[in-house]
Amino acid sequence: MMKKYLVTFALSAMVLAACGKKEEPPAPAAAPVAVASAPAPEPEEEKVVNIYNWADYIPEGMAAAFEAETGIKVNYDTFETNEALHAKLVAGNSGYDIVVPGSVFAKPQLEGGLLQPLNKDKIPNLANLDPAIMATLSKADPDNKFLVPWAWGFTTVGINKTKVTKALGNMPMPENAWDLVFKPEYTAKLKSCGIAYLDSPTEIIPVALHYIGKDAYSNNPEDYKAATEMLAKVRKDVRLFSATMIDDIAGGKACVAIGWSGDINIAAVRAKENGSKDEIESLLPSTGALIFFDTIAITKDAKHPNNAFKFIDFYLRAENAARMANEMNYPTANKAALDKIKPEIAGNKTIFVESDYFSKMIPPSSFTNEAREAMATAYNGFKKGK
Ligand code: N2P
Repeated sequence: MMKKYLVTFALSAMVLAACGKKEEPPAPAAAPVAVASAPAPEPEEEKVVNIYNWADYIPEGMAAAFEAETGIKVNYDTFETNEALHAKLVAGNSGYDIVVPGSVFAKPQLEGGLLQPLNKDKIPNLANLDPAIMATLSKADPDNKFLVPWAWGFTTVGINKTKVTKALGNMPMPENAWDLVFKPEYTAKLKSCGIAYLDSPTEIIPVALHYIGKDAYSNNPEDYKAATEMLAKVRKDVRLFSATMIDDIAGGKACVAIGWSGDINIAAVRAKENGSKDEIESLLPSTGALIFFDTIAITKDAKHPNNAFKFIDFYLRAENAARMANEMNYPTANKAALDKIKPEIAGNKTIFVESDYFSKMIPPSSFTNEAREAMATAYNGFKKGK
């Protein structure tokens, strides 16, 4: 039996109750039957579903298993940043049925009419989701009409401990891990083994704001100025602005990175597979890390919404959600999956965070379109070294 994790989310407390009840195996999807008295028949959909998700987020073979079971072909493309997905949605006719925005972007997207509400009757496995997490998500999506969590995690500092310790020499590790990427005393030493930042304004400015003691989700451009003033001091030490963090860390291009918790853990596994003895770690900064929720949504102009509902329902089966956590190193919001999580994943404090650290973490909020633009300008100026 796994431990209970009591986690506090701003004002709402949520419990990831891990003492699971036994899951019934899911019933196979019923074949559509033509019933004489049925209401208007559903328009036949081409047997295709087009999915656009973050890279390194789906266990190998999961899409193929859905195809084999349903005969619905999955076209699966990946993106690296919320900005990239957002641009596609705003342009329209993306061709995608399912997209997976972070909740910070999903809120303006659903308010802006870029997504369509879910037909919950077609997704019975929604019942597997943790009501406490769904309540938290309702801040972005009132009444949980549009969004289903794919996974959650946090933005933090990842290190190749072996290389970082060596590069720091007799300087001890800082108490606050954010110092490693934001404080000139540390970055001046770590630039020799490589510092990498995620390449996205809405990933870097919020953590920089948090580091200088401001609201990570401030919509005030004055605050972005203060953040970039701090960032400018370490700009020359940043080697990479990267969308391929896993390979950069595992392959030795970077020894310290601002990255996502699960990806850093994947890098640790990959480095070992490549024969490296270096220790790679996802850190828990003393002042807290930034939580994100990535959410499954259906585009407004989806051509295959019914196939999309089927895929979502398939993903929400306890065993599939558990595979995601077990193989991609991200916690799931699927309560029915928790008793299927491997002990080494459930017990990893950088995946299923313990309650005392969780209460220090920064929950996601969102930005206005104007704020996002100002943030992008500030970020691009910083990146160019202006
Ligand atoms: C995918 C990680 C996505 C996390 N590997 C950031 N939303």
